[in-house]
Amino acid sequence: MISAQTVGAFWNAVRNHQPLSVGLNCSIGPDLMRPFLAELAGRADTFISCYPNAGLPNPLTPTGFDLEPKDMARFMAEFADSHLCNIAGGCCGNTPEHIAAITRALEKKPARTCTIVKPEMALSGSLPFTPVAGTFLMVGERTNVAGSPKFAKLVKAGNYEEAVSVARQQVDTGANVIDVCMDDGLIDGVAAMTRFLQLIGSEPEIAKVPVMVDSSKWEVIEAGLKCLQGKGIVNSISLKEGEAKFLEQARTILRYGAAVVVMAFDENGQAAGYAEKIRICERAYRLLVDTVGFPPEDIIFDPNILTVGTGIEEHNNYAVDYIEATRWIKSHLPHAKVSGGVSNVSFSFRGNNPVREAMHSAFLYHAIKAGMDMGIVNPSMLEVYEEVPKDLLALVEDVLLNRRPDATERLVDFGEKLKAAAP
Ligand code: THG
Repeated sequence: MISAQTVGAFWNAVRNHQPLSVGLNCSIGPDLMRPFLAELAGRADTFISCYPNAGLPNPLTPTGFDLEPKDMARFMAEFADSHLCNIAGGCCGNTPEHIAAITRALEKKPARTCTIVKPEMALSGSLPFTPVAGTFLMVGERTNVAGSPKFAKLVKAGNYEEAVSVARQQVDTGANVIDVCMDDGLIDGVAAMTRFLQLIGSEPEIAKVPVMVDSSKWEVIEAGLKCLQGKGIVNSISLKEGEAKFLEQARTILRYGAAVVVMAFDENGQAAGYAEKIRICERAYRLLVDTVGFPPEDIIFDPNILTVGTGIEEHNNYAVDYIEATRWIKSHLPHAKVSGGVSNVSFSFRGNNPVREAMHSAFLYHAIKAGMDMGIVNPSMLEVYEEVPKDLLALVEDVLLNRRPDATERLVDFGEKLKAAAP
């Protein structure tokens, strides 16, 4: 396609419309079209159409194209025998004689049955992206004006060239998806989201990955959805403003064909404890699946990663509550995924990156074991769990897993020493 989007990426972006058929036409002859047709037929669980040109333009032939009726008939018959299409035709260069020959070749062919696709989240940018089962999906957090002072400064200064390079760096260091957030009192969110997404959409190395549109303002989310060529993710909706609003937003997202992050939030506020988290997620799941008809594989729950180690006793079990809620969601809400903003957990250790990074990798180690599928992270700052120094790890896990009442104090003391000893 002219946008350089691949067939698989395109299909992921339109499959929510459940078209009666999808297909390829024009552009090239059947021989060159075959691999693309085969890819589409293997992915799309619907009827497939194929209307190729009669080969490539060739001014030396009577029709101006390479292929004669018998050639087109031969190629199309092979497509039918290989179960690649249900609906056949010819585009540029095909004459009534070509169509008649195709018809004769296909008359006695059995009908193709549609490919069966199992429910799994299939995102796309210009390339398709299906998270591999058992691997953790990283959403780059740095293209967020609320989470990165550097990015905020660039956007406010109108330095979009540098701002785009932040997105590129996230992809280069391993982000599978990038989170884009323009929520700031001094920024026109709709304009900034639109401009930034258009710019990264024309950078092939960035445009290949799906985008997560992050805003607390619905009009910014919708402005973002309008700019995505592939299948992205909305971050986020919730029951904060009641069921009617939630259902309306979910229906709109389904129409745009995006996946959705649902925060564990309802009319009474943010769910902090385990019981509230799972109650709200189950309620949201039933509304999305039963009332809206939202594909369950496109639902991503975020049961709120809240900050631990704050010195406030009520916060001590927050990481455990998130991890246990994740375990429950993964075993009770079929096909749903679980995500979260990982760097939130360590806000109380701002300014002490060694401690923060150890907290992130230990948190992920336990949350992924409980079923966490994806997370908003800084991919270039993720430490390997096994490589966290053992003394630091023990103190960090005491805090995260709420293993002793003095855990925070001990980690703070150790963190101070670590900082003092740093070069
Ligand atoms: N859930 C969902 N979306 C989210 C969050 C969530 N979006 C925003 C946030 N939480 C996740 N993103 C970030 C981004 C950055 C940081 C934390 C979360 C962060 N930034 C450093 C800081 O503030 O200390 C910046 C340091 C620097 O750049 O100098 O920690 O939970 N669905």
